[in-house]
Amino acid sequence: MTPSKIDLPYTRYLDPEGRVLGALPAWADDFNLLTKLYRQMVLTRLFDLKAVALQRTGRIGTYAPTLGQEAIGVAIGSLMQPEDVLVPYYRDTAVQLMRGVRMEEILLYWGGDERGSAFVDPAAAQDFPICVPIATQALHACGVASAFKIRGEHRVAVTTCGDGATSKGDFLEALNVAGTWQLPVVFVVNNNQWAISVPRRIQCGAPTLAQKAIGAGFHGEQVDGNDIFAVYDRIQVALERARHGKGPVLIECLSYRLGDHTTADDATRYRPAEEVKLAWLEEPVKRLQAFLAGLGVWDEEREQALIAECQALVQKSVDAFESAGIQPVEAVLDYVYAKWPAPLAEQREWLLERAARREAQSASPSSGAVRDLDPQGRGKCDNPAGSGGRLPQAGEGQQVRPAVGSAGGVRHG
Ligand SMILES: Cc1ncc(C[n+]2csc(CCOP(=O)(O)OP(=O)(O)O)c2C)c(N)n1
Ligand SMILES: [Mg+2]
Repeated sequence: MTPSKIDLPYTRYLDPEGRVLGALPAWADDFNLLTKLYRQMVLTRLFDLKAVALQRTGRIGTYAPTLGQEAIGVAIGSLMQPEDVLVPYYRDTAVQLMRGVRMEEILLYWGGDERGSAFVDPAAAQDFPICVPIATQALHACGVASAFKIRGEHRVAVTTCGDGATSKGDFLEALNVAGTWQLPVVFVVNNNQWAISVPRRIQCGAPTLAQKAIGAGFHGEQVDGNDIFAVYDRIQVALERARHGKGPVLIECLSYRLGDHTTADDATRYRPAEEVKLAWLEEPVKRLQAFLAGLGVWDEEREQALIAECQALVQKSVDAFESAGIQPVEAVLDYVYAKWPAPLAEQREWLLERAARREAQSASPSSGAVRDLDPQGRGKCDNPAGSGGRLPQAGEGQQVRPAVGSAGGVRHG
Protein backbone atom coordinates (compact mmCIF):
# COMPACT_ATOMS: atom_id res chain seq x y z
CA MET A 1 0.00 0.00 0.00
CA THR A 2 1.23 3.49 -0.76
CA PRO A 3 0.63 6.03 1.97
CA SER A 4 -1.44 8.96 0.71
CA LYS A 5 0.23 12.34 0.51
CA ILE A 6 -1.41 15.44 1.95
CA ASP A 7 -1.53 18.15 -0.66
CA LEU A 8 -1.75 21.45 1.18
CA PRO A 9 -1.02 24.51 -0.92
CA TYR A 10 -0.19 27.95 0.43
CA THR A 11 -0.79 31.04 -1.72
CA ARG A 12 0.77 34.46 -1.48
CA TYR A 13 1.26 37.00 -4.30
CA LEU A 14 2.43 40.13 -2.53
CA ASP A 15 5.10 40.58 0.10
CA PRO A 16 4.38 42.89 3.05
CA GLU A 17 5.73 45.90 1.11
CA GLY A 18 3.28 45.25 -1.72
CA ARG A 19 5.91 43.86 -4.06
CA VAL A 20 4.87 41.11 -6.46
CA LEU A 21 6.40 37.72 -5.69
CA GLY A 22 5.38 35.89 -8.88
CA ALA A 23 2.97 36.01 -11.79
CA LEU A 24 -0.28 37.63 -10.69
CA PRO A 25 -3.67 36.18 -11.64
CA ALA A 26 -5.19 37.61 -14.85
CA TRP A 27 -7.81 39.68 -12.99
CA ALA A 28 -5.01 41.64 -11.30
CA ASP A 29 -4.90 43.86 -14.43
CA ASP A 30 -8.38 45.11 -13.66
CA PHE A 31 -7.64 48.48 -12.12
CA ASN A 32 -11.32 49.15 -11.39
CA LEU A 33 -11.59 45.94 -9.42
CA LEU A 34 -8.41 46.65 -7.46
CA THR A 35 -9.52 50.15 -6.50
CA LYS A 36 -12.94 48.79 -5.56
CA LEU A 37 -11.29 46.25 -3.25
CA TYR A 38 -9.06 48.93 -1.77
CA ARG A 39 -11.98 51.29 -1.24
CA GLN A 40 -13.93 48.60 0.63
CA MET A 41 -10.95 47.82 2.82
CA VAL A 42 -10.54 51.47 3.73
CA LEU A 43 -14.28 51.90 4.34
CA THR A 44 -14.28 48.85 6.63
CA ARG A 45 -11.31 50.15 8.58
CA LEU A 46 -12.80 53.59 9.10
CA PHE A 47 -16.15 52.14 10.09
CA ASP A 48 -14.39 49.82 12.51
CA LEU A 49 -12.56 52.69 14.20
CA LYS A 50 -15.80 54.58 14.52
CA ALA A 51 -17.53 51.58 16.07
CA VAL A 52 -14.78 51.32 18.70
CA ALA A 53 -15.10 55.07 19.40
CA LEU A 54 -18.88 54.66 19.80
CA GLN A 55 -18.35 51.87 22.31
CA ARG A 56 -15.85 53.97 24.25
CA THR A 57 -18.42 56.69 24.65
CA GLY A 58 -21.22 54.35 25.64
CA ARG A 59 -23.25 54.53 22.43
CA ILE A 60 -22.99 50.85 21.58
CA GLY A 61 -22.22 47.74 23.59
CA THR A 62 -19.25 45.48 23.04
CA TYR A 63 -17.80 45.46 19.53
CA ALA A 64 -15.42 42.96 17.87
CA PRO A 65 -12.93 44.92 15.75
CA THR A 66 -12.08 43.78 12.23
CA LEU A 67 -8.76 45.64 12.30
CA GLY A 68 -6.22 43.70 10.22
CA GLN A 69 -8.75 41.25 8.77
CA GLU A 70 -10.14 43.48 6.02
CA ALA A 71 -8.69 41.55 3.07
CA ILE A 72 -10.47 38.35 4.07
CA GLY A 73 -13.96 39.81 4.30
CA VAL A 74 -13.61 42.07 1.27
CA ALA A 75 -12.48 39.16 -0.91
CA ILE A 76 -15.36 36.95 0.23
CA GLY A 77 -17.90 39.74 -0.22
CA SER A 78 -16.66 40.60 -3.70
CA LEU A 79 -16.94 37.05 -4.95
CA MET A 80 -20.11 35.64 -3.47
CA GLN A 81 -23.08 35.72 -5.83
CA PRO A 82 -26.30 37.37 -4.69
CA GLU A 83 -28.03 33.97 -4.47
CA ASP A 84 -25.33 32.50 -2.21
CA VAL A 85 -25.80 32.55 1.55
CA LEU A 86 -23.35 33.98 4.07
CA VAL A 87 -23.30 32.37 7.51
CA PRO A 88 -20.96 34.71 9.38
CA TYR A 89 -19.40 35.04 12.79
CA TYR A 90 -18.89 38.18 14.83
CA ARG A 91 -15.73 39.49 13.12
CA ASP A 92 -17.28 39.83 9.70
CA THR A 93 -18.04 43.52 9.30
CA ALA A 94 -16.09 43.64 6.02
CA VAL A 95 -18.04 40.90 4.29
CA GLN A 96 -21.40 41.92 5.74
CA LEU A 97 -21.02 45.44 4.36
CA MET A 98 -20.34 44.02 0.92
CA ARG A 99 -23.37 41.76 1.09
CA GLY A 100 -25.66 44.76 1.58
CA VAL A 101 -25.88 44.93 5.37
CA ARG A 102 -26.02 48.61 6.27
CA MET A 103 -23.48 50.16 8.56
CA GLU A 104 -26.23 51.42 10.83
CA GLU A 105 -27.55 47.85 11.11
CA ILE A 106 -24.16 46.69 12.32
CA LEU A 107 -24.21 49.49 14.90
CA LEU A 108 -27.73 48.54 15.94
CA TYR A 109 -26.65 44.93 16.39
CA TRP A 110 -23.74 45.85 18.63
CA GLY A 111 -25.99 48.31 20.41
CA GLY A 112 -28.14 45.35 21.46
CA ASP A 113 -30.97 46.21 19.05
CA GLU A 114 -32.61 43.28 17.26
CA ARG A 115 -33.23 45.41 14.18
CA GLY A 116 -29.52 45.07 13.48
CA SER A 117 -30.17 41.50 12.38
CA ALA A 118 -33.22 42.28 10.23
CA PHE A 119 -31.36 43.40 7.12
CA VAL A 120 -33.36 45.91 5.10
CA ASP A 121 -31.53 45.46 1.80
CA PRO A 122 -33.03 42.46 -0.03
CA ALA A 123 -29.50 41.62 -1.20
CA ALA A 124 -28.57 40.65 2.35
CA ALA A 125 -31.95 39.31 3.42
CA GLN A 126 -31.12 35.63 2.88
CA ASP A 127 -27.85 35.86 4.82
CA PHE A 128 -27.66 34.75 8.42
CA PRO A 129 -27.20 37.16 11.31
CA ILE A 130 -23.94 37.33 13.26
CA CYS A 131 -23.28 34.18 15.26
CA VAL A 132 -21.62 34.64 18.66
CA PRO A 133 -21.66 31.03 19.95
CA ILE A 134 -18.38 29.68 18.66
CA ALA A 135 -18.55 27.42 15.59
CA THR A 136 -22.25 26.62 15.72
CA GLN A 137 -22.67 28.56 12.47
CA ALA A 138 -20.57 25.96 10.62
CA LEU A 139 -23.36 23.44 11.13
CA HIS A 140 -26.01 25.94 10.08
CA ALA A 141 -24.06 26.48 6.86
CA CYS A 142 -24.10 22.74 6.21
CA GLY A 143 -27.87 22.75 6.65
CA VAL A 144 -28.17 25.54 4.08
CA ALA A 145 -25.79 23.76 1.71
CA SER A 146 -27.78 20.51 2.09
CA ALA A 147 -30.91 22.37 1.00
CA PHE A 148 -29.08 23.69 -2.08
CA LYS A 149 -27.91 20.22 -2.94
CA ILE A 150 -31.30 18.55 -2.45
CA ARG A 151 -32.98 21.20 -4.61
CA GLY A 152 -30.29 20.98 -7.27
CA GLU A 153 -29.49 24.71 -6.97
CA HIS A 154 -26.10 26.07 -7.99
CA ARG A 155 -25.65 28.10 -4.85
CA VAL A 156 -22.97 28.09 -2.19
CA ALA A 157 -23.10 28.55 1.57
CA VAL A 158 -20.06 30.42 2.84
CA THR A 159 -19.26 30.29 6.52
CA THR A 160 -16.49 31.97 8.46
CA CYS A 161 -14.92 31.39 11.84
CA GLY A 162 -11.75 32.00 13.79
CA ASP A 163 -8.79 29.74 14.48
CA GLY A 164 -10.08 28.91 17.95
CA ALA A 165 -13.43 27.82 16.54
CA THR A 166 -11.76 25.02 14.58
CA SER A 167 -11.15 23.18 17.87
CA LYS A 168 -14.87 22.98 18.60
CA GLY A 169 -16.86 19.81 18.06
CA ASP A 170 -19.44 21.77 16.05
CA PHE A 171 -16.77 22.76 13.53
CA LEU A 172 -15.41 19.23 13.18
CA GLU A 173 -18.92 17.79 12.88
CA ALA A 174 -19.66 20.34 10.16
CA LEU A 175 -16.54 19.33 8.24
CA ASN A 176 -17.53 15.71 8.58
CA VAL A 177 -21.00 16.15 7.18
CA ALA A 178 -19.76 18.51 4.45
CA GLY A 179 -17.23 15.91 3.30
CA THR A 180 -19.56 12.94 3.61
CA TRP A 181 -22.36 14.58 1.63
CA GLN A 182 -20.02 16.63 -0.59
CA LEU A 183 -21.92 19.79 0.20
CA PRO A 184 -21.61 23.11 -1.65
CA VAL A 185 -20.09 24.92 1.31
CA VAL A 186 -16.90 26.96 1.68
CA PHE A 187 -15.37 27.26 5.13
CA VAL A 188 -13.17 30.32 5.55
CA VAL A 189 -11.06 30.22 8.70
CA ASN A 190 -9.76 33.58 9.82
CA ASN A 191 -6.61 32.41 11.58
CA ASN A 192 -5.75 35.62 13.38
CA GLN A 193 -3.42 33.72 15.73
CA TRP A 194 -5.43 34.30 18.90
CA ALA A 195 -8.64 32.96 20.44
CA ILE A 196 -9.07 35.77 22.94
CA SER A 197 -5.93 35.18 25.09
CA VAL A 198 -5.11 31.68 23.78
CA PRO A 199 -2.41 31.68 21.10
CA ARG A 200 -2.72 29.45 18.06
CA ARG A 201 0.22 27.26 19.05
CA ILE A 202 -1.55 25.86 22.09
CA GLN A 203 -4.98 25.53 20.48
CA CYS A 204 -4.29 22.45 18.39
CA GLY A 205 -1.40 20.08 17.68
CA ALA A 206 -1.79 20.03 13.89
CA PRO A 207 0.67 22.26 12.00
CA THR A 208 -2.14 23.79 9.94
CA LEU A 209 -5.86 24.26 10.46
CA ALA A 210 -6.55 23.68 6.77
CA GLN A 211 -5.56 20.03 7.08
CA LYS A 212 -8.65 19.39 9.17
CA ALA A 213 -10.49 19.33 5.82
CA ILE A 214 -8.29 16.49 4.63
CA GLY A 215 -9.42 14.43 7.61
CA ALA A 216 -13.01 15.05 6.53
CA GLY A 217 -12.31 14.02 2.94
CA PHE A 218 -12.14 17.31 1.09
CA HIS A 219 -9.78 20.02 -0.06
CA GLY A 220 -8.09 22.41 2.34
CA GLU A 221 -5.45 25.06 1.74
CA GLN A 222 -3.75 28.06 3.30
CA VAL A 223 -3.48 31.59 2.00
CA ASP A 224 -1.82 34.75 3.22
CA GLY A 225 -4.87 36.44 4.72
CA ASN A 226 -3.18 39.86 4.54
CA ASP A 227 -2.73 39.56 0.79
CA ILE A 228 -5.98 40.40 -0.98
CA PHE A 229 -4.67 38.85 -4.21
CA ALA A 230 -4.16 35.49 -2.53
CA VAL A 231 -7.45 35.48 -0.65
CA TYR A 232 -9.46 36.64 -3.67
CA ASP A 233 -7.81 34.18 -6.01
CA ARG A 234 -8.35 31.10 -3.85
CA ILE A 235 -11.85 31.98 -2.70
CA GLN A 236 -12.85 32.45 -6.33
CA VAL A 237 -11.65 28.93 -7.12
CA ALA A 238 -13.29 27.48 -4.00
CA LEU A 239 -16.66 29.06 -4.81
CA GLU A 240 -16.60 27.77 -8.39
CA ARG A 241 -15.68 24.33 -7.20
CA ALA A 242 -18.48 24.17 -4.65
CA ARG A 243 -20.99 25.71 -7.06
CA HIS A 244 -20.31 23.07 -9.69
CA GLY A 245 -20.80 20.07 -7.46
CA LYS A 246 -17.12 19.43 -6.77
CA GLY A 247 -17.54 19.50 -3.01
CA PRO A 248 -16.59 21.70 -0.09
CA VAL A 249 -13.35 23.62 0.43
CA LEU A 250 -11.67 24.95 3.57
CA ILE A 251 -9.47 28.02 3.23
CA GLU A 252 -7.31 28.96 6.18
CA CYS A 253 -6.39 32.65 5.95
CA LEU A 254 -3.24 33.42 7.93
CA SER A 255 -3.68 36.84 9.44
CA TYR A 256 -3.33 38.68 12.72
CA ARG A 257 -5.85 40.28 15.07
CA LEU A 258 -4.35 43.77 15.35
CA GLY A 259 -6.94 44.98 17.82
CA ASP A 260 -8.25 43.63 21.10
CA HIS A 261 -10.49 40.58 20.91
CA THR A 262 -13.42 42.88 21.59
CA THR A 263 -13.83 46.22 23.28
CA ALA A 264 -14.32 44.25 26.52
CA ASP A 265 -10.78 42.88 26.26
CA ASP A 266 -7.31 44.26 27.00
CA ALA A 267 -4.83 42.38 24.84
CA THR A 268 -1.80 44.13 26.38
CA ARG A 269 -2.30 41.80 29.34
CA TYR A 270 -1.37 38.72 27.34
CA ARG A 271 0.28 39.72 24.03
CA PRO A 272 3.86 40.92 23.71
CA ALA A 273 3.99 44.44 22.24
CA GLU A 274 6.82 43.33 19.93
CA GLU A 275 4.62 40.67 18.32
CA VAL A 276 1.89 43.21 17.61
CA LYS A 277 4.43 45.68 16.21
CA LEU A 278 5.73 43.07 13.78
CA ALA A 279 2.19 42.10 12.76
CA TRP A 280 1.51 45.73 11.78
CA LEU A 281 4.25 45.43 9.15
CA GLU A 282 2.18 42.76 7.38
CA GLU A 283 -1.21 44.43 7.49
CA PRO A 284 -3.45 44.16 4.43
CA VAL A 285 -4.57 47.74 3.71
CA LYS A 286 -1.09 49.20 3.53
CA ARG A 287 0.04 46.27 1.41
CA LEU A 288 -2.54 46.85 -1.32
CA GLN A 289 -2.00 50.60 -1.12
CA ALA A 290 1.74 50.10 -1.64
CA PHE A 291 1.05 47.84 -4.62
CA LEU A 292 -1.26 50.43 -6.22
CA ALA A 293 1.21 53.24 -5.52
CA GLY A 294 3.97 51.15 -7.09
CA LEU A 295 1.89 50.91 -10.27
CA GLY A 296 1.59 54.68 -10.25
CA VAL A 297 -2.21 54.57 -9.99
CA TRP A 298 -2.52 55.69 -6.39
CA ASP A 299 -1.26 58.82 -4.67
CA GLU A 300 -1.82 60.97 -1.61
CA GLU A 301 -4.50 63.06 -3.28
CA ARG A 302 -6.58 60.00 -4.17
CA GLU A 303 -6.01 58.60 -0.70
CA GLN A 304 -7.29 61.78 0.97
CA ALA A 305 -10.34 61.93 -1.30
CA LEU A 306 -11.15 58.31 -0.52
CA ILE A 307 -10.80 58.78 3.22
CA ALA A 308 -13.04 61.85 3.12
CA GLU A 309 -15.66 59.98 1.08
CA CYS A 310 -15.62 56.97 3.42
CA GLN A 311 -15.70 59.08 6.56
CA ALA A 312 -18.79 60.88 5.25
CA LEU A 313 -20.50 57.52 4.64
CA VAL A 314 -19.57 56.31 8.12
CA GLN A 315 -20.89 59.50 9.71
CA LYS A 316 -24.13 59.18 7.75
CA SER A 317 -24.58 55.69 9.15
CA VAL A 318 -23.95 56.94 12.69
CA ASP A 319 -26.62 59.60 12.18
CA ALA A 320 -29.04 56.95 10.92
CA PHE A 321 -28.19 54.73 13.91
CA GLU A 322 -28.69 57.53 16.37
CA SER A 323 -32.01 58.56 14.92
CA ALA A 324 -33.36 54.99 14.86
CA GLY A 325 -34.85 55.39 18.33
CA ILE A 326 -34.71 52.67 20.93
CA GLN A 327 -36.98 49.67 21.03
CA PRO A 328 -39.09 48.84 24.08
CA VAL A 329 -37.32 46.65 26.64
CA GLU A 330 -39.31 43.53 25.74
CA ALA A 331 -37.84 43.64 22.24
CA VAL A 332 -34.83 41.74 23.61
CA LEU A 333 -37.18 38.79 24.00
CA ASP A 334 -39.53 39.25 21.08
CA TYR A 335 -37.58 37.28 18.49
CA VAL A 336 -36.83 34.21 20.59
CA TYR A 337 -40.08 32.21 20.56
CA ALA A 338 -43.14 32.23 18.30
CA LYS A 339 -45.18 31.02 21.28
CA TRP A 340 -43.88 31.72 24.76
CA PRO A 341 -43.43 28.83 27.20
CA ALA A 342 -45.39 29.64 30.40
CA PRO A 343 -42.41 30.22 32.76
CA LEU A 344 -40.80 32.61 30.29
CA ALA A 345 -44.10 34.38 29.67
CA GLU A 346 -44.17 35.06 33.40
CA GLN A 347 -40.64 36.46 33.32
CA ARG A 348 -41.60 38.63 30.39
CA GLU A 349 -44.49 40.09 32.41
CA TRP A 350 -42.12 40.75 35.31
CA LEU A 351 -39.73 42.54 32.96
CA LEU A 352 -42.52 44.71 31.56
CA GLU A 353 -43.71 45.66 35.03
CA ARG A 354 -40.19 46.52 36.12
CA ALA A 355 -39.59 48.62 33.02
CA ALA A 356 -42.84 50.52 33.61
CA ARG A 357 -41.82 51.18 37.24
CA ARG A 358 -38.42 52.47 36.19
CA GLU A 359 -39.97 54.73 33.60
CA ALA A 360 -42.34 56.16 36.19
CA GLN A 361 -39.41 56.71 38.56
CA SER A 362 -37.28 58.49 36.00
CA ALA A 363 -40.20 60.74 35.06
CA SER A 364 -40.31 61.95 38.64
CA PRO A 365 -37.93 64.91 39.29
CA SER A 366 -37.02 63.57 42.75
CA SER A 367 -36.02 60.17 41.46
CA GLY A 368 -32.36 61.04 40.96
CA ALA A 369 -32.52 59.56 37.47
CA VAL A 370 -29.53 60.13 35.20
CA ARG A 371 -29.99 63.39 33.31
CA ASP A 372 -27.09 63.37 30.90
CA LEU A 373 -28.74 61.06 28.41
CA ASP A 374 -30.06 62.14 25.05
CA PRO A 375 -33.77 61.62 24.22
CA GLN A 376 -32.97 58.07 23.16
CA GLY A 377 -31.39 57.21 26.48
CA ARG A 378 -27.82 57.08 25.19
CA GLY A 379 -24.81 59.02 26.41
CA LYS A 380 -23.41 61.92 24.43
CA CYS A 381 -20.72 61.26 21.84
CA ASP A 382 -18.67 63.92 20.16
CA ASN A 383 -15.70 61.75 19.30
CA PRO A 384 -14.99 61.53 15.60
CA ALA A 385 -13.97 58.19 14.14
CA GLY A 386 -10.58 57.57 12.73
CA SER A 387 -7.59 59.77 12.80
CA GLY A 388 -8.59 62.67 10.57
CA GLY A 389 -7.38 62.32 7.00
CA ARG A 390 -5.20 59.25 7.42
CA LEU A 391 -5.52 55.61 8.25
CA PRO A 392 -4.20 54.44 11.62
CA GLN A 393 -0.55 53.58 11.73
CA ALA A 394 1.20 50.92 13.75
CA GLY A 395 0.32 51.29 17.39
CA GLU A 396 -2.90 53.22 16.79
CA GLY A 397 -6.32 51.65 17.11
CA GLN A 398 -4.83 48.52 18.60
CA GLN A 399 -4.87 47.31 22.16
CA VAL A 400 -7.83 49.56 22.80
CA ARG A 401 -8.70 49.97 26.47
CA PRO A 402 -12.04 48.99 27.92
CA ALA A 403 -13.90 52.13 28.97
CA VAL A 404 -14.37 52.14 32.70
CA GLY A 405 -18.06 52.37 33.50
CA SER A 406 -19.14 52.73 29.88
CA ALA A 407 -22.83 52.38 29.33
CA GLY A 408 -22.65 49.59 26.77
CA GLY A 409 -24.80 46.75 27.96
CA VAL A 410 -23.97 43.90 25.61
CA ARG A 411 -21.19 41.71 26.95
CA HIS A 412 -19.51 39.30 24.63
CA GLY A 413 -17.18 36.36 24.88
C1 LIG B 1 -19.77 28.19 22.52
C2 LIG B 1 -18.94 29.34 23.00
N1 LIG B 1 -17.92 29.12 23.85
C3 LIG B 1 -17.16 30.15 24.27
C4 LIG B 1 -17.41 31.43 23.83
C5 LIG B 1 -16.54 32.57 24.32
N2 LIG B 1 -15.70 33.06 23.23
C6 LIG B 1 -16.03 34.16 22.52
S1 LIG B 1 -14.93 34.51 21.34
C7 LIG B 1 -13.95 33.20 21.77
C8 LIG B 1 -12.66 32.94 21.06
C9 LIG B 1 -12.82 32.67 19.63
O1 LIG B 1 -11.59 32.78 18.98
P1 LIG B 1 -11.45 32.52 17.46
O2 LIG B 1 -12.31 31.38 17.05
O3 LIG B 1 -10.01 32.40 17.15
O4 LIG B 1 -12.06 33.81 16.77
P2 LIG B 1 -11.54 35.33 16.84
O5 LIG B 1 -12.36 35.97 17.92
O6 LIG B 1 -10.10 35.30 17.17
O7 LIG B 1 -11.81 35.94 15.53
C10 LIG B 1 -14.52 32.50 22.83
C11 LIG B 1 -13.92 31.31 23.45
C12 LIG B 1 -18.49 31.61 22.95
N3 LIG B 1 -18.80 32.81 22.43
N4 LIG B 1 -19.23 30.54 22.53
MG1 LIG C 1 -8.70 33.89 16.46
